Amino acid sequence: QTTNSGGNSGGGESKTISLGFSQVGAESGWRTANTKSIQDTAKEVGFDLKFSDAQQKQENQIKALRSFIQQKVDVIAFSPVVESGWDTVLKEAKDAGIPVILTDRAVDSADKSLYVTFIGSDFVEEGRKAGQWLVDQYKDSAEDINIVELQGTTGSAPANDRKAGFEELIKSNSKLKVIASQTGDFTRAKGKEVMQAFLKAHKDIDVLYAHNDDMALGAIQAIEAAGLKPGVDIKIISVDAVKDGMQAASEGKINFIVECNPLLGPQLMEAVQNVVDGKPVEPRIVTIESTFTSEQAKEALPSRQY
Ligand code: GYE
Repeated sequence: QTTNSGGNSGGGESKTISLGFSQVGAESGWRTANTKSIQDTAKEVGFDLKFSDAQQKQENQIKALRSFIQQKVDVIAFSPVVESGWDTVLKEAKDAGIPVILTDRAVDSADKSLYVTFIGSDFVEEGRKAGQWLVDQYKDSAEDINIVELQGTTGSAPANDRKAGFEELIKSNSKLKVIASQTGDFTRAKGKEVMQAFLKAHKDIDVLYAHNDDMALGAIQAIEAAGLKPGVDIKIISVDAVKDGMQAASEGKINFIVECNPLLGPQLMEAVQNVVDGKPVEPRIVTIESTFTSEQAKEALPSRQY
């Protein structure tokens, strides 16, 4: 027998599954952990992983997807840098009969038949958790609370959704005011640079909301350089809960972190196997996450894997 569906039907050699994966880039600690999870799990289950780094550029991702189509991989998976502009290339994959799985970030395509499933976090919910903490902290405040926001990569699902979820919650209290909001592209360097500009333009910043830990960590450097105490003079909320973020939280420099789980490898490989085996796959697979105050971060830090 030469044909084999990849399932372990006892005896027959199963064909190695080839998976083309296009990663966003290497912009953050979250991304590093995500890449490692995907590479390690693919190795464990014996998939032939073709990994491509897009360096945060959509054009590079489109090129990578087209090259996977040409190579006739069994399944394509990718974490889309931005939400829009995918219909054409997704249609090409569909016409070639190659199933596509979205991981981590969503696309805004109206045609849901262009991909099998989306595996990842609920970013709107993460923004709401950040907003809820702030609402609770300042529920009795008589004064205005000036918030600055460091957004993630412009047009990306986590930046759009973390902003929207946060705004939804804080609008219940008119004292909570976002006085400046700009992208820091999810990197430490940009987070620092933009925070420096915020500090120069505004003397009265009470809170920083950063869409990820790396930008918060960059901003902490800028705040300290300005002679202020992060976590005290300026309260800081961020998202991800990677080790460096948890470290800063345990030192009281970040007051609240919303967890976003990067270890998507196992769920992705399981979905790939099911797709190849022709088994049903849920159209939306949500990862489970929590939140950490400084105290909770201190407790969780020693056992943190990434
Ligand atoms: O929060 C950030 C990374 O898409 C969830 O991308 C991911 C985000 C993550 O650069 O650190």
